[in-house]
Amino acid sequence: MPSATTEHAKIITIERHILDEQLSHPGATGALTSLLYDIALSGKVIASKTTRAGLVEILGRTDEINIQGEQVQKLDQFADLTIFRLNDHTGRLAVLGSEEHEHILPIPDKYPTGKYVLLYDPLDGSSNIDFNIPVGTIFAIYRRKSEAGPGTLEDCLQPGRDLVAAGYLIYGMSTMLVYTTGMGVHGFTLDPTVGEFLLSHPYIRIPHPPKYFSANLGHQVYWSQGVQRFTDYLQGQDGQRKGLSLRYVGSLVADFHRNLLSGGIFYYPADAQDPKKPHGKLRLAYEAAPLGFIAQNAGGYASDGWQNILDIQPQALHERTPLFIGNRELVEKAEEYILEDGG
Ligand code: AFP
Repeated sequence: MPSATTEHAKIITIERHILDEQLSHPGATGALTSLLYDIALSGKVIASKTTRAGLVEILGRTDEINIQGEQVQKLDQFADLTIFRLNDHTGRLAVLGSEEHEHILPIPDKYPTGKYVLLYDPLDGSSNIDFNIPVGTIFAIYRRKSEAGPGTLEDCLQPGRDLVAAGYLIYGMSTMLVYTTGMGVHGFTLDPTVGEFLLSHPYIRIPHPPKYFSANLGHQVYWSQGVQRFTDYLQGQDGQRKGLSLRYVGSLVADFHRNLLSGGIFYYPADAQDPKKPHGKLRLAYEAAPLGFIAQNAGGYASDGWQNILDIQPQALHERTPLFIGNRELVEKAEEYILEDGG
């Protein structure tokens, strides 16, 4: 019989964890379980390439520009294709959407469609690849709204509140997968020796008090009065409290992940000077909503400065939004300053 000690030391693979969660939903068909498992598999395949990113055959850019006007790098394309190919034929998805593609990605005619929708940012923070700085994959899973047949754009344009599951992979010192289906946020670390994600961070809650704030202060002069005053507040410039420490990687997944585990706030506000960024830089459907869902399930909060990110109904696949995300009290403080200053 296992002792209390062996019970404690139990190793939980991601497969087992997802299956255990499925058991608490008696009506579940197993489609979501398999979909999450396929995403974990995509993560392993992508990680196998990111760890070789310094090698000649991978580094170097292509000449293509994606629809965000950014230079596409080879690793982005690899990650994008890997996720699509591992999920296009399974009969679990009605449609996909990728941050790398302007339009929705239909399931090829030869394969069956299913009841879920997968939106993903295949390699977020890709301008950091050349410098060996962590990058990540973000994913969002919704139930389709259309009845049957090929999935539609409307299936992809759902508010974050309707998410069934969301998560991210971070390719850093180790590869981690963090996900939630609304029953706690759980983190798994890839053991490269056995090729399995093992539960390392069960039931993550954003700690209090927060330690860090993360924002690109290089853009500060272009922020609204409210956001600038909020930044002064975080730095403790009113003399009322010690300021938080600044940490900014420039890979959203890495900045979010650190603040999720240590407490803090990440923000990317609207930029008044850059006509390309009147609503900030980050994408609602591919970045803000899934991370907002994770933050909320870890006791935190995400806002566009005015309202809960999860309440925003996207109007377009690549819609951008200002984002404030992390400890609830800090995000609410940002909202307070923004409201007071009217922007
Ligand atoms: P890249 O994918 O082009 O590196 O952009 C990353 C990103 O979308 C997000 O991951 C970062 O938080 C944010 O942009 C960084 O933007 P700045 O370079 O303007 O700080």
